[in-house]
Amino acid sequence: MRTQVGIIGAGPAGLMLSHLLHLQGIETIVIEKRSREEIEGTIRAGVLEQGTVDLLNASGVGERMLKEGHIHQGIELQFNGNRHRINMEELTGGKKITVYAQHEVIKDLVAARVQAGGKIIFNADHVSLHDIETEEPKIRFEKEGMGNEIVCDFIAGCDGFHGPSRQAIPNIIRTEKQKVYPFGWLGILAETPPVNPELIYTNHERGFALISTRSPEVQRHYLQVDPNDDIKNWSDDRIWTELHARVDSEDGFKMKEGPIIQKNIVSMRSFVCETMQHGRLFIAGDAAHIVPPTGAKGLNLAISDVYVLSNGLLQFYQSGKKEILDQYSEICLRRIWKAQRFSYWMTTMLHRDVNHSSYEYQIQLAELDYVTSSIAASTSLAENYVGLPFEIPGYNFKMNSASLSV
Ligand code: RFL
Ligand code: PHB
Repeated sequence: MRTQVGIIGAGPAGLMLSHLLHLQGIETIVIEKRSREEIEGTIRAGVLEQGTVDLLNASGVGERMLKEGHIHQGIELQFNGNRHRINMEELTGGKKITVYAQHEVIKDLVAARVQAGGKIIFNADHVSLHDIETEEPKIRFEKEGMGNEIVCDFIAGCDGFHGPSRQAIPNIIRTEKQKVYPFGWLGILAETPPVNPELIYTNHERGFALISTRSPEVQRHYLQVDPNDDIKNWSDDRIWTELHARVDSEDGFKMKEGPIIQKNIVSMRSFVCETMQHGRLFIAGDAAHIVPPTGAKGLNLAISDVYVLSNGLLQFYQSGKKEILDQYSEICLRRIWKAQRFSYWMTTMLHRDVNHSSYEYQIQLAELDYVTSSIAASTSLAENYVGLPFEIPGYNFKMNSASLSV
């Protein structure tokens, strides 16, 4: 098999890249180790930045998101038992976030690729990368026991944190920086009506809690727990008791209980791989970086990475020039490090660290008090939360299609 861009991984990064390149007439094959049902059923992110929403809309895959997603103008921060609203729309000149589940974005992208006759190979085993320092890099994999090879012009490694692409960049030119937090998130999906029109991020002495939403019937909530805890220790009753303890307030606000239809625990880390490119290999999304979910940035970074990459590939195929591709890593990392800073800051401000004393707790509360009372500080939170601009510095480079004007 031969293609222009071989893409490993059908997550948001891989599928969006395949979609954007297709709109520019560039051919791709996506190789995914899981089944279509699995990727469309994995429950993860929920918050889409304004730039992500704009790009999904401009590239023609935003229709269902517009109908079923929920636009939020603000978020609420709760501490010391009191709730404070950050009016993001007002503070950012009209930008908002949209709450729309990641697996719905995946469904929309897969449907668009399938409808356009795009090639996605599901259930691919033993995926490996070869000859990335040559002009004909190759992806090998097994499907139903048979060996296959795809010869490409470029490979995009969009295979998440545990995929093989990052490891294909030689150790001597790759630096990895990371921080592992002593926190985990227990996430639930519950069949209840919405409890609040906007997300509530709560700093409580028992630990962090986040109230989010999915639909009028299903809500998404998170509790800070020990990352090594076992979900079996968390009965539905215990989860609701803990949510009540952390989020209910004296003014009568009370969590609404209902059947819990999904629950799991994830650990939290910050991670950046520098460089994000080597030879004809470019890595994007969670393959290159991880943020703790407190800032709601992971999926959004995956989308901004592939926006840069698609522009670089388009420039190459249109003009033979590699200026954007050569700077891919540098361009992406500028935005990634700012999102790292924001996610780290939100995480440390909102979680209870068992190693901290009452001094550090008081500093957290002072920080929250400052953020919610100073226009300068709340503007900083708001502009990062709705998403910093997608930039390709030095280039006023627009997508080539009339519908793509982000
Ligand atoms: P993904 O989604 O991990 O997709 C990678 C794909 O590659 C496949 N793969 C392979 N394929 C072939 N061969 C191999 N050897 C392979 N190994 C792996 C995988 O099966 C998979 O299909 O990476 P991508 O595309 O970079 O997307 C990143 C996002 O998924 C991630 O950053 C977000 O989910 C993070 N995140 C959030 N991000 C936001 O922007 N807003 C949020 O509100 C938000 N909330 C969250 C989150 C992540 C969470 N968890 C579960 C960690 C909330 C949570 C709880
Ligand atoms: C979610 O709805 O899943 C969600 C919302 C905000 C976050 C993380 C996850 O910061």
